[in-house]
Amino acid sequence: MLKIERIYGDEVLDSRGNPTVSVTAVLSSGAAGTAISPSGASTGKYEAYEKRDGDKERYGGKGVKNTLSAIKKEIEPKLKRLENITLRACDRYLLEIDGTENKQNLGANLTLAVSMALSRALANHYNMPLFKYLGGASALNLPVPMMNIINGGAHAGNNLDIQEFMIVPVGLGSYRERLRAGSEVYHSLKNILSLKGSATSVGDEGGFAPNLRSHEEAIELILEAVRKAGYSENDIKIALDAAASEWCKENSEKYVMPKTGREFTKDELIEYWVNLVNKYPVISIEDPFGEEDFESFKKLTGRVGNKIMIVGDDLFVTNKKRLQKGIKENAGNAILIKPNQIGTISETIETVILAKKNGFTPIISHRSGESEDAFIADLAVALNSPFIKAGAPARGERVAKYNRLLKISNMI
Ligand code: 2PG
Ligand code: MG
Repeated sequence: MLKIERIYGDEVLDSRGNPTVSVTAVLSSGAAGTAISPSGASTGKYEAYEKRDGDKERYGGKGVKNTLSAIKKEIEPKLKRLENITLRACDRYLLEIDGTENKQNLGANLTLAVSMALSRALANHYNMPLFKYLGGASALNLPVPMMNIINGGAHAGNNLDIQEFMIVPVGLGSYRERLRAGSEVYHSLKNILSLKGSATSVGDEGGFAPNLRSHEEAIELILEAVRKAGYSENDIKIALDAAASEWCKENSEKYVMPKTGREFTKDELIEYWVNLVNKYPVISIEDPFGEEDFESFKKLTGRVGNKIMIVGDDLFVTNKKRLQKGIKENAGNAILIKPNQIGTISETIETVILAKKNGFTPIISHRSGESEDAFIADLAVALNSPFIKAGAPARGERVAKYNRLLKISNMI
């Protein structure tokens, strides 16, 4: 009879040097798994709760030592009672132990790390790679990488308000070729920026973070880098993440870009996006509006949703209820999937199933605060997700995911 033998946690560092939760689960068979929770910067207001200690004497209040204490007090003793364990049963019990709608008691950073560690322990128990354990025999598709090569917004100290300018090598054949193109364009862009005398320092997700005249200039530099690397606009498309919840002002109907101070009415912002889509090979815009603005999402989807992905990140927060609302209102046609927005792997899988059933494209995503844990690479393959967003093809915590996908490509 398969049971949980032991669960323990550790406070480790993420890619920004902030503490985060690591959890190890050991099963009665001796199989074990360890996982690390990621952490966002431009977090949505409807995300599940990220629990930190708040003790200013340690890590400026960001420590997770107290968060971890719930493992020994509540999680381990209770989960150990389960017999013939499955991931679903463990996750369901975790929700019961927490007892709140948004993981307020345990913290989604803790429940997620437990859920991921158990996924790995179970995969090891059944002698399967993680993607196979989670996805079964139908886990056959390698996602197209969406690589963030210019960073702005809350992820960089530069003057760009759009948070992410990504390249998406949809026109190329294999995952390996797509990754190679990503790396070559990244280096081509670095050369162009150096020659211009622009900064080639990077933001939180490994993309460059230069000061530029406009968002258009950022896109044009990327297109130049694509050409100089020997690729065409058919090979490589552009995706944007505006993270426009950061552009909302309280009690105002207007959007204000925080860095440049540019103001837009909702309708003006819709026109802004439509123009960019008409002018450039943009195939996806994430969070073009704030997390409350289903109406503008709906309008933009009506205008360009037949051509490009309108992706809800802060809008849906990987939450089935919020996604249901989007489906009903035709607000968006794609959903960013971040496991720590919801707090367990089982709930993440349910949200992806709901999205697919309703024609919403799922994009499995990292957070801006990441670690060496490449769980989302396996998750993307398990769920046959057409896309993965994991940052630049540079920096250890980002390439951990891309390299794991290379390994998986040799296994399927
Ligand atoms: C996003 C993410 C990841 P953060 O907005 O999509 O790129 O950023 O983790 O800071 O929310
Ligand atoms: Mg986003």
